[in-house]
Amino acid sequence: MTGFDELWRELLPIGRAADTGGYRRFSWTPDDVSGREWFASTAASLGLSVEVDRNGNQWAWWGAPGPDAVVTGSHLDSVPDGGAFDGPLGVVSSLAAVGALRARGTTLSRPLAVVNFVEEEGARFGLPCLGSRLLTGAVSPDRARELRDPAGVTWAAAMDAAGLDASGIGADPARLGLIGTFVELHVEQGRGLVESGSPVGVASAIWPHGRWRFEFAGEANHAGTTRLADRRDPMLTFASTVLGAREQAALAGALATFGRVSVEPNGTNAIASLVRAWLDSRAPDSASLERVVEAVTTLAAERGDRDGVKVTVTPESTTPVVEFNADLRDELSALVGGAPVLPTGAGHDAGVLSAHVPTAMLFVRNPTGVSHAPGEFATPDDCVLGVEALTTVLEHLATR
Ligand code: HGY
Ligand code: MN
Ligand code: MN
Ligand code: MN
Repeated sequence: MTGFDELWRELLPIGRAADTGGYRRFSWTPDDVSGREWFASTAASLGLSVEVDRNGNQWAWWGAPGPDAVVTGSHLDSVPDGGAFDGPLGVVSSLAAVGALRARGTTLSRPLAVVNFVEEEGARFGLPCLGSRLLTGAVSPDRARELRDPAGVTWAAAMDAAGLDASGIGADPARLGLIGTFVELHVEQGRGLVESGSPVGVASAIWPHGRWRFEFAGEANHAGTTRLADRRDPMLTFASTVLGAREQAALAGALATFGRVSVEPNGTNAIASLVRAWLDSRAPDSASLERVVEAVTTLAAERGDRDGVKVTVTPESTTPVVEFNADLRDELSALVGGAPVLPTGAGHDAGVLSAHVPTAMLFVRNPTGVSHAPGEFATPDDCVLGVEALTTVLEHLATR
């Protein structure tokens, strides 16, 4: 029986950058394809039948795909220089839990599947949870076909290049209808479990989350001959907006982060003509999230007027608060020794599915609390306790 440690050691090197130790496992790139091949071969070795749905999500079935299935899993893609655990811990733990159930001869009363959702981070194409949102219809195929990576490669072209047929992407109600319950195990992205002293927790909610594309258009000019008063420097407006976003988030008890920044022409002795950046904001409720983004948009425009810089803001995606199914939440908490129940600000495929099927999340303690960075961690003992908790939950749900 392939335990967690062996599976973890197999997956760990795939997509890890030698220089930073972070991960660059972006959808449809060779590292992602290697991760998908590992998933398929491991699932097959566990006796599961593996298929890929019209959106590229991988499904490994114990028993024929059928109604009221218990589905578990997560994602294998990462953010740029992300940690080892965000996503993979859920996938590996799911396969290890299935391996444990099969080793003890468990007989299921309904199908059980492990899923690997594509493009959960949105790190290559910008839209998070793309695989689960296409499955549920939360994102249309037309919207997905518009997406391009920083090199201009479209979602469909990248999917085709990875050997998959992108012609049929879109909602898959028949497949969604098979799911009776979805459970995602995930490394905690924070220190809540450290503070409560528990190795495993159960998610109560996911904060509302939004992403907006900001564009600051100024005027390129000579860094050594253009007087300050004559400049239309987008870097100035951008910098002021970043500082203002931090202030607005603090006022609203929310979070705001600018990333994915590009500067043109990005010379050493030329004033930039254009700055593009993405704002990621999260808040305890949608009203606060709206307040932050409206305030940041306003201050960016006002500062742009002062600097002679045109500011354009384009909404990319927003997700409302996710309150996980309270009965399932409490059932799992009791099943796992009264595990603490806690919210998260991190988005997950479980958040997308929770609008359609009873969904729960298990968190595994992260001593550093760090995530989306190489410092992300969970101890081997806690990982095994997470697998044991997931095994208990899956056995309960799939045999009752
Ligand atoms: O961005 C998020 O919150 C998630 O980790 N994808
Ligand atoms: Mn993540
Ligand atoms: Mn994740
Ligand atoms: Mn996720």
